[in-house]
Amino acid sequence: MRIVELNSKTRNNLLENLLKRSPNSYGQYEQTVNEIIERVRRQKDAALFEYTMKFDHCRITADNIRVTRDEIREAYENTDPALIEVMKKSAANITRFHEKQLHNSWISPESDGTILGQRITPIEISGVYVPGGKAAYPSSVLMNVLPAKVAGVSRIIMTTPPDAEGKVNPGTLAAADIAGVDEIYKAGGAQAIAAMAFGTESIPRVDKITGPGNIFVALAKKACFGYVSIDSIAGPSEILVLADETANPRYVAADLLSQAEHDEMASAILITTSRELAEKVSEQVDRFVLELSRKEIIEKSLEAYGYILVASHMDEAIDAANEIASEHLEILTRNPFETMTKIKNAGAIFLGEYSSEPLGDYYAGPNHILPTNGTARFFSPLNVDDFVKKTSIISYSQDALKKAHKDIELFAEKEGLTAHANSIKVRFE
Ligand code: HSO
Ligand code: ZN
Repeated sequence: MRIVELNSKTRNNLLENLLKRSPNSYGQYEQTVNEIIERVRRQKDAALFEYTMKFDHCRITADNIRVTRDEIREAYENTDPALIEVMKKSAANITRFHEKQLHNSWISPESDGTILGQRITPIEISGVYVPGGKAAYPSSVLMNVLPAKVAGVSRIIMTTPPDAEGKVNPGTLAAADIAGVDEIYKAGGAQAIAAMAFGTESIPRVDKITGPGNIFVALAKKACFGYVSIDSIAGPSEILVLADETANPRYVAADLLSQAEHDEMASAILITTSRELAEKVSEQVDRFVLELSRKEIIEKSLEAYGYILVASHMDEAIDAANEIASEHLEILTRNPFETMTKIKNAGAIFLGEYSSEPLGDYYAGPNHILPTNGTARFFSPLNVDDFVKKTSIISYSQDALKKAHKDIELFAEKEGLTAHANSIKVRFE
């Protein structure tokens, strides 16, 4: 891995380079995606089936689009029972963590007869997109579905592309069943997103679409936003390790590689105050890579987006970490909890040497659908609040309104809205 000194120039180069990976930089596909969306919106199933033929080479009709109970049973048979057991444990951890995120509705009556409140209601239908092929991760199915379940969403549907034989990944189906998905449809790509956003004869219109996908899926979600709610647009995985001289170079190297293997555009960055650690990690990365199954992907991703930055001071390292706002941040310093108090931007923080990133990907309970591409500056991990909405409650008594009516009338009149003013005034004439 390349080792460079952290300074304002290397920092800016790195930030600029990372941003190339943003789905916002793929305008050239926008027109194709918009066309697909328009056609599915107008011609519904007919267009959806035609695109499934074109892109997935599979003949889907209204009669076979929905995954049957038999297919789910078959998926269980084709999945390692040990994996089923692990998925159940993981699902329990995810559920327990997300239950802590639930908020109560509240109502606050005052003595003058004012009653104000906020009611929380789950959305009615959520739709999860699960990619096909290699990136069909059962763990992501659990992460997308369980927060919706915990939020109280009553109908959770899923779409995933079929292969040419009309089959979908057994792991996806087993995970969907464990998480409690109600219906699964064989549809993928931008056409599946459009189908969920606008509804077709076969696929219900949903209130929210979550789940990662390729660039076409990401652009389609972005284009449908507003007609439907979406989770944040997922970019390639990222890990940033913040370490001092106390860190174990083997662990650091292994952890960097864990995210580099996701994608040729994944990014793995170490920022350290120790040049010695930097060199050891670099050597260890080279040694590990030789034995890893996704060697080619890792080499490409490290070449393009892998960095070891040597900082002269921990505060400088922390500053850079805040600016990068990584999806995953591991803190491997003498006192990780103290270091953490200075971190403002990160999707998920992993503290100490027994908290390597895959613990969060698979098991601990917090969500692994996290903000990428610096969006941890303003976005949060997928959570229960993504599946509920808040409604304000307002009730005034005659007395309470009487005290306020002059103010409101004045405000409305100053805005030139005399009908507003009148709707208050008539009550006191
Ligand atoms: N680390 C990925 C999630 C994942 N990892 C799924 C393994 N499976 C999110 O950046
Ligand atoms: Zn991962």
